[in-house]
Amino acid sequence: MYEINDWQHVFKLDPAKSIDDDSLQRICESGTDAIVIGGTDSVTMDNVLDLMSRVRRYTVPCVLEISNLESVIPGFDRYLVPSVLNSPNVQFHNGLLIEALKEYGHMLNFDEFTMEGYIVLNHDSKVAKLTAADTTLDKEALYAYGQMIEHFYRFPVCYIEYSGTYGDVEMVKEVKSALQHTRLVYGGGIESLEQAREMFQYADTVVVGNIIYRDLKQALETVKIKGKKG
Ligand code: 1GP
Repeated sequence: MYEINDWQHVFKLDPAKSIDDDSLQRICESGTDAIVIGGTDSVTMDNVLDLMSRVRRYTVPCVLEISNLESVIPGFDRYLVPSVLNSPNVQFHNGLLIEALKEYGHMLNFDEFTMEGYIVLNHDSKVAKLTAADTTLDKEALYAYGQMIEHFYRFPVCYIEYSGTYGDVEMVKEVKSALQHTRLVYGGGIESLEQAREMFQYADTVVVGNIIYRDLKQALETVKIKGKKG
């Protein structure tokens, strides 16, 4: 199966938001590399199960980005485990993980899980508020985070999260310069193919979320970044 190291473009669907069947079909058949199901609040077992079963009508890989324990259900192709490293609260580094392991550690297939070293940079986003992330990082700090994620934690993914706002491409470029093996994922505020292309210059994977619910046509356009990077 297509694996995370091949993903150039993914759509992120929020299980707390509604999407009609026709729009979902167009997203799933758009040629995107994967559908990520994830959100910050109101993520429940019911809405995750409902969305997963609807996405499962299509062949596109479907992965869950874990936001709380209650909504983790079997049946996904992969599970992404975010660790918000610029949060001062250790709960958001590994708290959820410890709880998960205490409860389910005996029955997990660890190969199905991918750790994501998250750096949250939009001060106004829900995730920044929830985690109290330090969104004031300068380029030097960002570079150091990149080194930490790749060389010390050895996470396979570094996720630059600007959720809700379009980020600073210079910051994304800076993190990229610290990474050789770790995959750089960018998400936040992408509303056009041009923006997706700009971030894709440095990011290995571009995540498109909110615009799906506001302007489906523009969202679908962003898939065109896929192909040979030049
Ligand atoms: C959110 O990074 C993703 O976790 C995508 O962000 O919803 O702003 O596109 P947007």
